Amino acid sequence: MPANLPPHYHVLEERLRRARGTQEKIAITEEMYALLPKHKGTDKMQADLKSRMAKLRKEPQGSKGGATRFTYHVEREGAGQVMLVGAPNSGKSSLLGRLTRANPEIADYPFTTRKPQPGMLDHLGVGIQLVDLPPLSLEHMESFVPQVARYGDCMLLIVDLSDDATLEGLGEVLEVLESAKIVAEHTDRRVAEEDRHPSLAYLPTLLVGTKADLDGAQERLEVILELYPDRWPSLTVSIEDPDSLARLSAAIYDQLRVLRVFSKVPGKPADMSRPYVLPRGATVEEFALRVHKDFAKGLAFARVWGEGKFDGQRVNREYALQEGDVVELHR
Ligand SMILES: Nc1nc2c(ncn2[C@@H]2O[C@H](COP(=O)(O)OP(=O)(O)OP(=O)(O)O)[C@@H](O)[C@H]2O)c(=O)[nH]1
Ligand SMILES: [Mg+2]
Repeated sequence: MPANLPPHYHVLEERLRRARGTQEKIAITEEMYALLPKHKGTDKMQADLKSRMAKLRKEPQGSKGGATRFTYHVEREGAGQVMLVGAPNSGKSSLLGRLTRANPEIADYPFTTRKPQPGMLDHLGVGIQLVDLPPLSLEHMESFVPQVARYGDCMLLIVDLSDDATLEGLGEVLEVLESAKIVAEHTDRRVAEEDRHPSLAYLPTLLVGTKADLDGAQERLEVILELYPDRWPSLTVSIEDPDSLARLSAAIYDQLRVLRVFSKVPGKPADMSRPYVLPRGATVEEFALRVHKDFAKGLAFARVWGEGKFDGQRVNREYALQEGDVVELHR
């Protein structure tokens, strides 16, 4: 019997592969178990997940499960972990400082940032973790930096558009990524699951040209795009231009391939203050599972408000939700 796994199950599998904190692993495994359809065809998978959970719960509290190999580990928080990767002085910390409440050290000389620093970006009520990293370069780079980067969900490849050495810097960054077995893939053209090499980390990447307010920025971007045609989606930003930062924030959200869904209790207005964040393509059933593990079992139907449907349209559990939908679950 085919297992018929919901799409989010595979997202969780991927996260579990990358997770290193024991608590994080337990949480992901529990979620996988809740999502797993319970029938004969998944008996073995159910047993396997249960024994994995039991094993994890026996691990000593605070164990990082192998993290000792790395100097730093940034526990994932929010809807996704986005790594800020780039050459020295390219403007990574400045972006973290503008997009989140973090207060990183920023200076007009290279190698200012010495260790990873996370911050939370709020995009339409969705918390997205940005991680500012020390620079990547062929010289003077601590080996832990790419090791931290490879565990992210996505990557921003930061290039300084005010600097004539930016092409050289980008070349070095790509070399470091390659030797760290990190594939900076196009956000819209991800390598299919079955074609991935197990030892490589595939990070959807967005090219971010910084310091767009300075002379020659556009020309330098054109040179980069000519050299790497359509390799990644790109955009330019300046910390002086709030509109460009808002565009970046939206592009980061888009990169995560998630959607926001709001919950509504029958007879009450929807709770628009707290979106549920689900993978794109998620169904009403997956939403119900997220609201409460038991809710999905007794689900009879749902009513949905949103674009392209009648207000309160009645839908079944297989209905694929869309960004911004309001959902009322009925048992
Ligand atoms: N004009 C202008 N300057 C910027 C912009 N973004 C960053 N800078 C300047 O660029 C310099 C380097 O910025 P950082 O944010 O420290 O760069 P970084 O990539 O974190 O540097 P490292 O930690 O050394 O790798 C600082 O002097 C910033 O003020 C921008 O959009 N416009
Ligand atoms: Mg920095």
